[in-house]
Amino acid sequence: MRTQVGIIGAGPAGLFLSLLLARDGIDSVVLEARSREYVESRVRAGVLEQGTVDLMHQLGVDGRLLRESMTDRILDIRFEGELIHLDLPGLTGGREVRIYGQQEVVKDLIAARLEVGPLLFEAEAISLDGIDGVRPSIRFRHKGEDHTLDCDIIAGCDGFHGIARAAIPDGALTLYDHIFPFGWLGILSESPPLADMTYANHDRGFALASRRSPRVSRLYVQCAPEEDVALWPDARIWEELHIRLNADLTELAEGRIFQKGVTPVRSFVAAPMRYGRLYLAGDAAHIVPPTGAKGLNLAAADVRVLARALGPFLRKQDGTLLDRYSETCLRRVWKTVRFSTYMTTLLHRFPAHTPFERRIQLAELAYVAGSRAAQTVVAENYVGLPMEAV
Ligand code: FAS
Ligand code: PHB
Repeated sequence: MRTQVGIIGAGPAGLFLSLLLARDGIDSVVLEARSREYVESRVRAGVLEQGTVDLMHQLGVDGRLLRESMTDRILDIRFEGELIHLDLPGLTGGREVRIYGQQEVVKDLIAARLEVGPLLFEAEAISLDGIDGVRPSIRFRHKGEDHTLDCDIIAGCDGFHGIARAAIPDGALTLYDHIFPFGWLGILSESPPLADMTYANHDRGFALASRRSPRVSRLYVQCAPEEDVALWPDARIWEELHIRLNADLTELAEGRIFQKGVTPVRSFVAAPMRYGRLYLAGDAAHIVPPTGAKGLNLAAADVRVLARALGPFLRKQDGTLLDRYSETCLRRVWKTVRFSTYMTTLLHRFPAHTPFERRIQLAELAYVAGSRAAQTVVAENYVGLPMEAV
């Protein structure tokens, strides 16, 4: 098999990239290790920045999004009986975010991709060859047989645990890794959500009330980093949510919990986001704490830059933009890591915090509560910083 761009992974990064390339007349093949059913049912992110919504509109895949998503104009933070109430449009000149589950984004992108180019499911990339040359290739296993995909470029969109970053020789990357001393236990429940996106900093730990529809809530509580979900029966989850969010049953309705999962909280960046003809995008290159609701949006921002750079290179051998791909993406990546780390540090209980550090954390919350300038900083990062000039 041969193509111009071999894309490993059919998550948001690989799928957005494949559609951007197809629109630009560039051939690509997407290889996805899992089944279509699996990737379309994987529950993850939920908040789309305007830039990501715009990208879906440019690609003509925003029909269902516009019909089914909800806009978020308010961001609330509760702490010690106090409330920080952020009017996102009022603080950012009219900008807001949309709530639309990542699995819905993935469904829309897969449907669009299958109309314009090859997307192979249960096709696991096994190894990469020739990434430091001009004829790289991907060996992959599909339907029990091994195949080779010859490419001009390989896009490693295979997530944090993928093989692309691992294929880069030791010493060629600088790895920045920061693991937080807690995780998030996330649930989906058949219960009407809180009116607004609500974060909470409580003595017992962080909590977050988000949503997926007027009848489905997406809720999170801080837990131990490698928490055993079995230690969290439904009753315990609801009890902690009521306490940490300071929300009784009239505000936080309970319902059937139909999905539970624990996500570690970490920041990770690999730089540069390329090696030879291999380009990393999305979680393959970086992980941000979910507190800033940025992971999916950052993946979309990466491949928007990569797609714009690949056109001139593959058509005219002009590598000017491609040579700047990593530095262009990393500018946004580090600003996003900064914001996500700030929100994580502001809102979670740290086991090792001294009483002094706890007071400083509460003072930061009180300062944000009383400062329009501080609220503007949080709001403009939350709705999404302007896209980097490519
Ligand atoms: P993905 O991990 O989504 O996609 C990579 C794809 O590559 C996968 O489909 C995988 O099967 C495939 N793959 C891997 N190895 C392969 C191989 N060898 N061959 C072929 N295919 C291969 N972000 C938020 O903003 N908010 C959240 O609340 C949030 N919650 C999360 C919860 C969990 C459990 C996880 C893991 C992440 C969460 N994230 C959240 C971050 C998440 O949304 C990512 O940022 C987003 O999925 C990034 O998209 P991709 O880079 O495409 O990576
Ligand atoms: C979600 O709706 O899944 C969500 C919302 C806000 C976050 C993280 C996740 O910070």
